[in-house]
Amino acid sequence: MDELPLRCLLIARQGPEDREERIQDHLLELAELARSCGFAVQSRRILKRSEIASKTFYGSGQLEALAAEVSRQGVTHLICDDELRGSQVNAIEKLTGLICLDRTGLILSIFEQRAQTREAKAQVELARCEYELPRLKGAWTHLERQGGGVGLRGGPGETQIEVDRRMVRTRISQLKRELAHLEQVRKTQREGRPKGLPRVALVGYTNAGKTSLLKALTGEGEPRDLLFATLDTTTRKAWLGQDFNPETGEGSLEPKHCLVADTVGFIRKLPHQLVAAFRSTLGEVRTADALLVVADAAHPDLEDHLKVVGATLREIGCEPEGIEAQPRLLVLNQVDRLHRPQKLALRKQHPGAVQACAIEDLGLDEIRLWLRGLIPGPAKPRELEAWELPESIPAQ
Ligand SMILES: Nc1nc2c(ncn2[C@@H]2O[C@H](COP(=O)(O)OP(=O)(O)OP(=O)(O)O)[C@@H](O)[C@H]2O)c(=O)[nH]1
Ligand SMILES: [Mg+2]
Repeated sequence: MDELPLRCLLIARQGPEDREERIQDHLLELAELARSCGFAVQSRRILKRSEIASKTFYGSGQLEALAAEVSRQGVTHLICDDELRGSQVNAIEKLTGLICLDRTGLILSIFEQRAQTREAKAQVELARCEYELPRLKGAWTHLERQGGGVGLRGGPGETQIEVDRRMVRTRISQLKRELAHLEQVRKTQREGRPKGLPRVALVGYTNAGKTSLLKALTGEGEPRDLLFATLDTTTRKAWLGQDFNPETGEGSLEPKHCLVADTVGFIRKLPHQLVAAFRSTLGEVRTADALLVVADAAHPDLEDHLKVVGATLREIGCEPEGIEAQPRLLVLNQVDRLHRPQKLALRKQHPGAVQACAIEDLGLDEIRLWLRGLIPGPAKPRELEAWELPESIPAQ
């Protein structure tokens, strides 16, 4: 019999500068994250507070009232959209009797559930250690047991928390060494791939349809309606058709191909520990010959999503302009969920983009044509859009 999902309450702070609509959108996304982590969302609340309470972030009065209300409904977890300090999480747990997770902790839990390969597991564990290090409260007894317990304490006067920190730091060094080795293996694999085939990376906000597009282009991939369904990079060969005109006899009958790499999705406030830990996976994006930036065109926050993608790409070293810049094609996916006037408005807003539907084979010929243009040599110069440029970092 399946276990019943854990029930959770979602909360977010609304400061005097924050628009309520925006915080509601953030809570909706948090609900999707919670669902992707296996929680059942009981309710969502916005807590209006002009100042952050240093001890409990949201203030003890509001938290106590909420806890009393939801404990009768079987809620066991409190998930907060804001990034909290370790001491704040502890204080909230003590006050409410609920298990408290912040946004970063929730995203880390999803990544932990999804990690399959040795590399993904090591990357996620590294991010977890970096996240926990400043939050230690002397309770890492499981690590102590693993290490044998006896003789772990350093010299006289080293407190339990210092021992814990030392153990986590040692683990971080081990993981970094392991990942450096795996990155080298990945580099060798890349160098061993057939020359002359351009390598294209699918990038974009999580759940936009990257894996669906991989499937449409290459026949492989397992799309799922979950945030962060894909953690591991998968590279497959795509057939791009021929550039042959039977009427004029121009072009070549030889079919063209490229390699398409599916990658981990981005999200607003993607924990920096994860971006750093996923350096080698994201290296597939950085070293690709071109990028297909996939977006869910039917999402109400499309423009915000694009800004997050633009900012994250810059964070991992993919600049939109300059000699190192990779050719990019914006794929506005899921247009089957839009009406004609919405599609026309999008055409105006993003004239260089391809409007596509990965599950109904729409826009794919246009994408293949663009990809064929990559062979041989670099793509032509193009107009940049606002979301790609530095000043487009969204207000959080
Ligand atoms: N209606 C519609 N749904 C789509 C389309 N493309 C993808 N989807 C659905 O959107 C959901 C997410 O698709 P994925 O391809 O897994 O998205 P992703 O970008 O790989 O997501 P992550 O790996 O989780 O970051 C799935 O339920 C797909 O069936 C589309 O063009 N139209
Ligand atoms: Mg995917």
